[in-house]
Amino acid sequence: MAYFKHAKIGYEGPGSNNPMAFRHYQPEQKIGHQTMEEHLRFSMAYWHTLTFDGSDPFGRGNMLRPWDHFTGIDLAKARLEAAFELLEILNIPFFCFHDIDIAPEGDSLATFFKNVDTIVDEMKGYMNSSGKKLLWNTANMFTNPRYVHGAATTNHADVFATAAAQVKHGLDIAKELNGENYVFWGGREGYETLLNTDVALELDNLAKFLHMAADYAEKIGFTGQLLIEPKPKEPTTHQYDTDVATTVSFLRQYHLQDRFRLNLEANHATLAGHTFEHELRLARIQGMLGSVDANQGDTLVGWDTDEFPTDIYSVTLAMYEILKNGGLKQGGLNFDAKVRRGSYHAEDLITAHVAGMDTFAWGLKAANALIEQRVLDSVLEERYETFSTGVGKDIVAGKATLESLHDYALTLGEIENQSGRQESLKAKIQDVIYSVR
Ligand code: XLS
Ligand code: NI
Ligand code: NI
Repeated sequence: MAYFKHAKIGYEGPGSNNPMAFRHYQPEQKIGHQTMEEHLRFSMAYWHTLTFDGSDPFGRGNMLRPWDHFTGIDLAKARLEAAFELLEILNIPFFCFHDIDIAPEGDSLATFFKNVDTIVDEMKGYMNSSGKKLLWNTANMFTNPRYVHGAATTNHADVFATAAAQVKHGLDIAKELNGENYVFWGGREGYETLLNTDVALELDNLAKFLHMAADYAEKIGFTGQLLIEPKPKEPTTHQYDTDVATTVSFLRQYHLQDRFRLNLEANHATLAGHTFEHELRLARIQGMLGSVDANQGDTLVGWDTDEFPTDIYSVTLAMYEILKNGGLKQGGLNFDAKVRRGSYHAEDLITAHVAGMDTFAWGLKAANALIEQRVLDSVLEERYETFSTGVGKDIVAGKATLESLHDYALTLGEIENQSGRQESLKAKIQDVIYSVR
């Protein structure tokens, strides 16, 4: 190991006091029919772990990284080597990146693509020798100043064309590296003010862009899933892919619903005013759950803090939705999460991932127990019982009419509702979480 002196992280069990060991994550342990590794499909995010320097609007970069003395393409190569070391140490099978995370942009688009290709070539070598896989890649179409007014929803056709070139190149890479998915996060696809914005044209253009991308993926025989990642508020005031409901309705409007699924991020859910599990549920029941960006937000601040997930309650409910979905399938749990500015040692990159992986492993055990014990299933059965017989059954079957319900309602005496019992349900969930520990 050139950059990290640490050996592979092992399992020590819930009693361990060692931050460099797993309490819950045992890759080979079976939960139901699959191993933890198969269920969880962990992935490391290149941008937060290899590229992020700790800078925020109030301070410059402060992260101490053992590859800091390099620049240019040498820095890119050093980070690549470090990335595969970390995957090995942490026993993480997948990784994700944006094009600009892995290689310098240089002074033209052509140079940028050349630099990216150089790194992709080396990446392929590392992948072959390590067995690590690409969960997804994506094109960063928001950092470069040309994307000031958006990419697929820009007002400038040449910017649209440049974005298209980046996506074509990105899909070629996805195919080359056998990516399991390809992600579109809308970056600056949104607007700040209606005063200068043609919303109708921008939405139509976005749909055209996504159709072109799906057509091209099909043409080159890329079989990974194409994913859209909803997010509200950042960086523009109004983001076109604000949440699951908005994004699915956009996809349906433009006949894209069979070509795309969703990549859902916990912090984006809370920014949208939803819980993570709400977003997962809405996607799941519509067959749109593709993959997950595993992180958490700070609900006391109003931006995307992308923290490592350590909230067992929320993670349990998220894993519940994932298990009910029949698993993540081609998707995975990508740690779109960064260490805090105060956690600036390279070692923190390891302990942060360990904390996130363990929380999800514990949440998986708890969610599985909730399902095995039919805790929530039996609640729903009982609560919606009136829809399984009589008039309720007719409503569900589409046999009732306003007139038939009118006549029926007039025969009713006082209606007796039942308690929703949410406090005792929350207590029960805590019991289950701690019982599997
Ligand atoms: C930003 C997004 C981004 C996507 C990939 O908030 O989460 O990191 O996951 O472009
Ligand atoms: Ni994300
Ligand atoms: Ni985010």
